[in-house]
Amino acid sequence: MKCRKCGHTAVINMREHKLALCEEHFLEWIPERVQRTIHKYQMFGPDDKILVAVSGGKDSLGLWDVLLRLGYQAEGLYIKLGIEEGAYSDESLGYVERFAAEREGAHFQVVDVKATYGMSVPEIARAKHRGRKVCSVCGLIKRHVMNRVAYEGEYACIATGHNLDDEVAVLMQNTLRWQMGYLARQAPVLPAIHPKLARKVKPLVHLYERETAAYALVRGIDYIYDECPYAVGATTLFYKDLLNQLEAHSPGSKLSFYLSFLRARKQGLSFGDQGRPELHDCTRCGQPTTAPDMCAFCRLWEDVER
Ligand code: Q46
Ligand code: ZN
Ligand code: ZN
Repeated sequence: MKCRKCGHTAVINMREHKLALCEEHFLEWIPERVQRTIHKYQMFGPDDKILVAVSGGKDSLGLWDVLLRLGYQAEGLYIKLGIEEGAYSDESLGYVERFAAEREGAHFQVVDVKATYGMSVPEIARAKHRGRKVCSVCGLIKRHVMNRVAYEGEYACIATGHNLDDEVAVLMQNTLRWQMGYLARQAPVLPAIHPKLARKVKPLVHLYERETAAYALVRGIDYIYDECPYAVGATTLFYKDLLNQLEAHSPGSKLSFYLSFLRARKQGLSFGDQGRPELHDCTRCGQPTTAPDMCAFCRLWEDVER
């Protein structure tokens, strides 16, 4: 297989784009594609300070690498969840540290959940009376920490490494159940509905997981290969498998499913009036919440501490 641009040996054949590229041209193509996505959805500009949520995985480190290569002011945030199974948290932090040490200007901060708040994410899940699942505790904590850090550090937005496969798997899940509220909120950009709630952007939404993995490999980015131990058996992985079968049968179908969803919404497809929630300041931490007194994050801690 030959590179379409120069005729040298291709390192990747992207059937979804009918495009094969050599190493050099693939490493040029990825940032160009990400830049087009940033521009298309007006995610941020060169003067904006961006907080990149990094986990040590290929997508978030790949995103950070691309943003730095494109000249953006992209700083990392690693949230140490305290997952001890397979030394997951220590290992993934190690990948982030090595990544940053190898690159000039790659600054990042770590928020250690246990050191900051008193318990790790799995510990909170275990202590919680109502036996909440680790992932739901984790999501709640991550959202709170990201909003806090973005607000205190005056970042224009939080960028996450969600790729096309992630988004399409969620889209399919939500479509099968016609989850109107979730469908209404699924977008490459989530605007800030309050100054203390960060704007969220996903610059990799047009990239297939296969492409982000190839990028990390060709760029020599060392990343944690294993999934978080709590992700094992997640329904999203099941949908990803299904969608891979569809993609193998008809290349490009994931991208067209996602883009036609966004287009349909732009053309008027509506999920009902989701309304604008009334927000109040949490009486404990001050972050905006729809609840009359404490936010879900603080209620969780009150429950655990009781
Ligand atoms: S990190 Fe956290 Fe995920 Fe691990 S505990 Fe679940 S939510 S699976 S993105
Ligand atoms: Zn080439
Ligand atoms: Zn609160």
